[in-house]
Formats: sequence, structure tokens, C-alpha cells
Amino acid sequence: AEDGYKLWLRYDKIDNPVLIEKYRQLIKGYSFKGNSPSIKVAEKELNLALNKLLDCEIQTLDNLRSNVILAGAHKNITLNLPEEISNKLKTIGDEGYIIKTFETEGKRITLITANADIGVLYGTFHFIRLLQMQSDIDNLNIVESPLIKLRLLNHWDNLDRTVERGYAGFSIWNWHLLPDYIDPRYKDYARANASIGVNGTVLTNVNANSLVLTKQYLKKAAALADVFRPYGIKVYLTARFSAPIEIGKLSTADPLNPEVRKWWKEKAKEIYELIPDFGGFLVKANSEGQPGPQNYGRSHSDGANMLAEAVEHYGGVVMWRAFVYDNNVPEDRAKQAYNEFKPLDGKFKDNVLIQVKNGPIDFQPREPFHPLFGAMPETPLMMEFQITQEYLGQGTHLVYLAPLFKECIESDTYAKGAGSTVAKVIDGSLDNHALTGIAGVSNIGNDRNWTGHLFGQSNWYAFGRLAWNHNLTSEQIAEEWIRLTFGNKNEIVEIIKNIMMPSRENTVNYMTPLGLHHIMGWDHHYGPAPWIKDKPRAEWTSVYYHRADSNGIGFDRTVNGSNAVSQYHSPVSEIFNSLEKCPEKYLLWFHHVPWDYKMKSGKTLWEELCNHYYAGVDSVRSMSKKWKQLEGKIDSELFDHVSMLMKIQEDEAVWWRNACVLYFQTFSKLPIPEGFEKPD
Ligand code: GCW
Repeated sequence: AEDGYKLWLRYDKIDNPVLIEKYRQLIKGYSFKGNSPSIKVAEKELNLALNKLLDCEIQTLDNLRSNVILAGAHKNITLNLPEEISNKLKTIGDEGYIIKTFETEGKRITLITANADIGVLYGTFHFIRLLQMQSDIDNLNIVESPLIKLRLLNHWDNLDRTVERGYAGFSIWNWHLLPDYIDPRYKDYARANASIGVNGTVLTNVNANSLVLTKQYLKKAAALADVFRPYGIKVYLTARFSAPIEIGKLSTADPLNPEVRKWWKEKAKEIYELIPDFGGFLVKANSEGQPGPQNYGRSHSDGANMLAEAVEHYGGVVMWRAFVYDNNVPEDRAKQAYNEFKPLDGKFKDNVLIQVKNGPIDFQPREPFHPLFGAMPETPLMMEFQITQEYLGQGTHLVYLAPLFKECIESDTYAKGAGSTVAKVIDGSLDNHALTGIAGVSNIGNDRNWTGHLFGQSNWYAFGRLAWNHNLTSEQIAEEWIRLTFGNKNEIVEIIKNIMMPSRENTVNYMTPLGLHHIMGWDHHYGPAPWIKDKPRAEWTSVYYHRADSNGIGFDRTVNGSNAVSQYHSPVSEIFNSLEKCPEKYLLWFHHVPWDYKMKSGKTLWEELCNHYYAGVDSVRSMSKKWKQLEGKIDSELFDHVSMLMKIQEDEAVWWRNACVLYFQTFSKLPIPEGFEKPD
């Protein structure tokens, strides 16, 4: 049985007898040059993979012969290499790599080389992936390097091992047994992340506990850092702004107070003594009740710069989150982060990144891109995506998120004219930033298969692949993941791809079509509850967002409404502002639209809304039908796991549809269109 523990690193024996024989001919052995920990783990990984995939003992060779893999950093390869290799190495930085087949002295060599040993590890994983996908390896010529520098998972893991918005069990960090007991899972976590190029991990929740910054816990974090180091993964921690009070016995955490600044500097020194390559801090401040510089009348830049100063000497960074909104500010929540941060552009130290969620509200099934992208040219902006499906069916719905990620990064901000995509903002190419980053809120827990829903693995995978290269398509990534997870039978690959590719749009349809947002259940954020009102904060209700009334539905963010459209550059602002031009997928995000408004299809808004909700349910049903075709063709344990979850998803799609259609009908007072089953 296959419980999914091995993720995309399964290394099952190649099931094609011709191909396996061919691979055995082409790979007679390997030779790794260098002896750093990264080279050692690369060699170990290749050994494991080859012996399993090719089902025969493949060993290291001392003397080069034909048909071997030669792997090592450029400086450790004594062979005369073709000149083009040295030229290309100059362009690929420390993490890039080259995989190249060439002949020398009559021998055929597959070279995996890089400027640094970590690049060799990444190249080794790439080579293994080629075999897993049964690709042609006769004549390889691959040059790769990441487009974004910091590629991080953000764990929202608490020290008591609960995980905020986690749906896959408890935290994999066993704080109680650390630092002495090293769960083998930590190494598998590092292998999986390195295989997709993730190079950093924030171990703890942004709703932070100061305790993690005490010596006792820092030693535990250091033990994890030791496991991750060979895999090129740095450890980062969340810093609670009030830590100087809570664990430092100071009376204030005012960022301009000299004692406070000294405390953070000493804390940084203590951390770097234990974790010499500590990555830095992630901070949620003055947001949802978290302490921050504004408690002392200071700005976000005062706070961020104080921490940045403490870690700069060691090469550390501060990732300061832009997820702020305040009930006491009489302003559309979607506008608040921009209003707070835009005026601070240029005021942050060089080692500060501002971490911005993909959309202006909060990880909804669909949001337009966040207006801060393109609005702060002097500041490196990091993308924060959510891999865990807080608002997308959590642990039970199959939703492949690459299309959501891609939709956002391909959006054009027009900050410097056409082609100023969000991708170019975050990869630094638009405004010439060398320090760049992207983070994904992790969906990992201690469930046997790591992510609860098996298809959650595809979202972890997709995040890493896109963080490395945002030009990959959703379809390419889906295809890779399917082949690595379910094998290479084309029929199976096609069925699963046809399930994954439309799955995000399906979910938008049965949850929040046409630009609706934040109409889920109070606090738990799971099922539908568009009726939520009377909560401590208006922005925690649903009625704040959909604004349904007898005239129509939607949040007016045009120049006549909250004017959130003005935060976008022209012509995006005019397009969003125009009822006719606004893409219908964002219609109710920007406009309050009459129920009888004629949509592009010729149907009224009410009919179209119903159409989307019903189409969402239908698509989940057809997804289940497709999945059933796999019975007996894939591992039965995996088949049953997904089948049972799909049943839940189907029931809940109906639940969402019925709840929303019936509730909105109390305002529209219009009948459910002909031909649709009756909601109850
Ligand atoms: O979406 C909200 C979540 C909170 C989360 C917060 C944030 C970590 O409901 O659970 O807190 O976003 O991103 O800070």
C-alpha cells in the first residue's frame, strides 16, 4: 500500500522494460567530486534513486569510464570541460546548475555541475526527476537557476504543536523532544523541499510566541537548522514585537528606545552563535491584535528597521508583513495595507522585505492582485501565497492551486507601462532589486501523507516549482507532479490532469463566483455563511463584503464607492472602475450590480450567479466521475482516500451552492432559473 509518505520522491522501479535497460546502459556509475555535506546528501540521494528506479546496484566509480554521471562544483571537476559550460556558469549564480552530456577522450559523460555544491544537489534532484518521468537522457543540455532568491515555507505552527489553519494533523516540529531527538521526518522534509528548490523555512506561526526566542527553544531550532543545512535550507523565526517585555524583562518594546534596540542586537548575537546561517525574522505587527511599533506611536518602518539593524551584520533579513487592517479605521479593508505602506516606500533598510499577500483581503478563492505590487518601487516586495487551503475547502476539497498562483503573478500592474507584471515585481526585474522573495503558508502536518488530502502535495510541489521558475505553466507542473506521484501511464496522467486543471475554477464557482468574497463561516472559515453579521469587527462579517440588498449585490469599490480602484495604475484602475470593462470574474469585488443587469452572456446577473453556483456543483460531480475511471488502475489505498474525500467535496459543493443561492434569493426575490434542481 502507498500511504503517500514519500511524496514525489517515490523512486518506484521503472515499469518500461526497454527503457530501464536503456537507462542501465547509459548509467554505469557515478562519481561525485567534493566532500561537503551537500555533496554527500546528493550522492546518497542519487544512489537511493538509481538503485530503486533501475532496480540494480549502481555504485560510485573511482576512474571515469563511459556512461557515468560526473557531479560536482566546477572547481572540483578536473576534466577539461567545453568552454560553453564555463561561460554559462557565470550566469547562474550559486544555486543554478548545468546538466550536460558530452564526450571526452572517447567517453560519454553526463555532467552535473554548478558554482556551488548546493547547485549540484539541485541538479541531482533534477536528473532524478528526469528518470522518474521516463524522459530521454541521451543528450542533455539543461541550464537552470532560480528567478527568486528567497523561496520560503511559512509554517503557522505553534509551540504546543497545534497549527493555525492547518488541516493535516499537528506540527511536524516535536519541540518537546528537540534538540536531542531528531525525527527522521525532518530529513525527509528537507529532501522534499530541496528537490523543488525551497531554500528557507519559517518554523513558527506569525501569531508568534516570544518563547521561541529563549535559549531553550533556540537550541531546538538550531538542531533543525543542522538537519536542513546540507539541503540548502535556512531556518527563520517569527519575532513577536513585544518579546523584549515578555522574555527580556524590559518595560517597553518601543523600537526607538535604546535599551530595546540593544536587547534585539544581543538576541541576534545569541541566535547567530547557535545558528550561524540563521535567515532572519518574519514579523506580523499591528495586525489582528498583534503588538507592533504603532503601540508606541512609531511606524512600520521604525519597527522593521530596528530588527533589520540587529541582523544585518550577519547577513540576516527581516520580512515584515503588510497584512494589516483595523476596524477603527473608517476605510474599506481592501485599501488599508496600501494606505499604510505606500507612504513608507524608500524608508526601509536594505535587508527588509515587505511580505504582501497575493490579494488585498485574505487568500480568498479569487482576488484581484494586491495593489501594493507595483506601488513600492524602492522596496523589495515578497509574495505571500497560502498553500494551506484556509478558504478553499481546507483538508477535504481537491483544489490545485497553481492556476491561482499563476493568475496573480501574471497580472499586469502597469506600474511601468504594459508588461509590468506582478512576477517582475517579485523577481526584482522591474525595479532592479537583488533581494527578492516568495513565501507559501505551509499545508504540512504530521499526517502520514504530510498534507491530509493527497492532492495537497501537489500544491506544496507547485509552490516550490513556481518559486524557482514562475514561467512554468500550471499544466507542466501538474503533469510533473502526477507522473512523480502516480507513474507515467498516459491514460492515468490525462485523467488526473483533467481533474486538477479546472479544480480551482470549480471551487470559485461553488463558493464565491463573479468576484464575491469572504462569505464563509465565522472564524473557522470552512463552510458557507453569507449571513454573518454583528461580530466584534465589521470586517469579520460576511455582509460587509457582499452588500446584497433588494437592488443588487457587490462591494462598490469604484470612484463612487470606496475608490479602491484608485490604488491601481492606469489603465487597470479604469478597467476595474468600469462596469462594462471590469472582467466578470472580479465584477462583484468592484461593483454593486443590479440583479437584472445584463451580463456578457445576455443573462441577468441573478441568472448568471445561479449558473455559476450550479456549474460549480456539476463540475465536482464530473470530477468524481473522472476519478472513478481510475479504480483498479492506481494504488487502491490512494484511490479510496481520494474517493472518500471527493464525496465530502461533492456534498459540500451542494451545501455552498444551496446556502448561497437561497440566501441571496431573499434579496433578489427572483426564481431559481428553469431546469436547475431545487435547492433545499
Ligand atoms: O486569514 C487570517 C487567518 C489567521 C491568520 C491571518 C494572518 C496567522 O484567518 O488565522 O493568522 O490571516 O495571515 O496573519
